Amino acid sequence: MRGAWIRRAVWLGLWGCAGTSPEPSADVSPAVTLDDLVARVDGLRLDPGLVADGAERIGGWAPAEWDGGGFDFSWTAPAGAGWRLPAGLIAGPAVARLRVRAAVSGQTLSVAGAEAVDVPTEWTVVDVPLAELDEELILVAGTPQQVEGDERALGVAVDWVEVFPKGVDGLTARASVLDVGAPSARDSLLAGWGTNEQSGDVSWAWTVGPEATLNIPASGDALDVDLRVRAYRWEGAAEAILEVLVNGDSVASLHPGVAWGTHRVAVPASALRAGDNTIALRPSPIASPAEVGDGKDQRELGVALERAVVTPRYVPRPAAGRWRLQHGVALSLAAPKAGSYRLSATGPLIGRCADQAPLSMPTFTLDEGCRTLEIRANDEVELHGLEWTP
Ligand SMILES: [Ca+2]
Repeated sequence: MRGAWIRRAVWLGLWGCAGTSPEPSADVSPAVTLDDLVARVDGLRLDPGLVADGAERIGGWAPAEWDGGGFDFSWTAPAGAGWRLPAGLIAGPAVARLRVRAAVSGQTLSVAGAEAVDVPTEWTVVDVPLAELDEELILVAGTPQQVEGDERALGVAVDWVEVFPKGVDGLTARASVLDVGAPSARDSLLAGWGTNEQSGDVSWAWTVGPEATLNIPASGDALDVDLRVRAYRWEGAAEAILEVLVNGDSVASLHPGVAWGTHRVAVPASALRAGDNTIALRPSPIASPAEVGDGKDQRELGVALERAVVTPRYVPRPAAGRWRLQHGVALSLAAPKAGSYRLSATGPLIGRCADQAPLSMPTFTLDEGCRTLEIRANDEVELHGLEWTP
């Protein structure tokens, strides 16, 4: 195998906005250009500031730091730092998009062996084309740097890295930030919260009792929710666990520490709905400081939540209106209704519903029991359109 590739799934919703599919008139088989489709790529977002980001970190990463701008980042060691990429395969050229800065001017960065790019001292987003991705994505700074008052030799500071196939214009999505502890966030805290607290620039609210809930608006598409939390710990307390539920579905079990850490919760579309969604935090163990000899506070504290950052998985921008399906990429097609479909494409496709037998391609029929199918190709194939027949 020519190196390891990143698992990617392309999701196509049909006929524009989800939930507003126009009804094709009875006799017409409408041709739908893929330009018209709402599409998403569930790509790889790497974030060294998170407690864990789904890919194994390798090389020299410094401990995560908190930027005054409200996000976590980490410095690479000058000799390099990166990730071993998750199993799952795509082929073809890729793009690494990074948000980085240098300690002092004159720094450069090589990404996965590609030609080095300049890294300024202000946070900057740079795109680095990669001819081919390897099993490891390593960032190597041009020069070891130091800043005053810090004895470490530093490479570059990394906020996040995204990797996506060339031809898809990136995964960068607009995050919405709920700055818990700030008055502006109060309306989003539903039940089970203590009062707003603040120390210096950092503000938070404690969960009080067995469950605390907050509201997040969503489109119904998959999201990442990054929770910056720390656990209430007392002498003899068991390890803290934070169960996270979305609209009643358990979606994650986190292990918050006593120091602030940002934990990513991947929320599948199946747990979400368009409009208001309730996130419940169920911490354990919980205790009141008064009860465990740690002060007079009578509240049963679980975790302190500093912020919740909600990021859609992908903002759709297919390049030139053509979706390129590369070897090993799975494309999920969410059909609005049963019926016969025909995909126009430049090569053969393999399609199946869940664990059923493969469907015939490019013309296939979906019944009510199968409305989401997965499509793969053995070679690079471009998808040009989709027709539906009642
Ligand atoms: Ca806060």
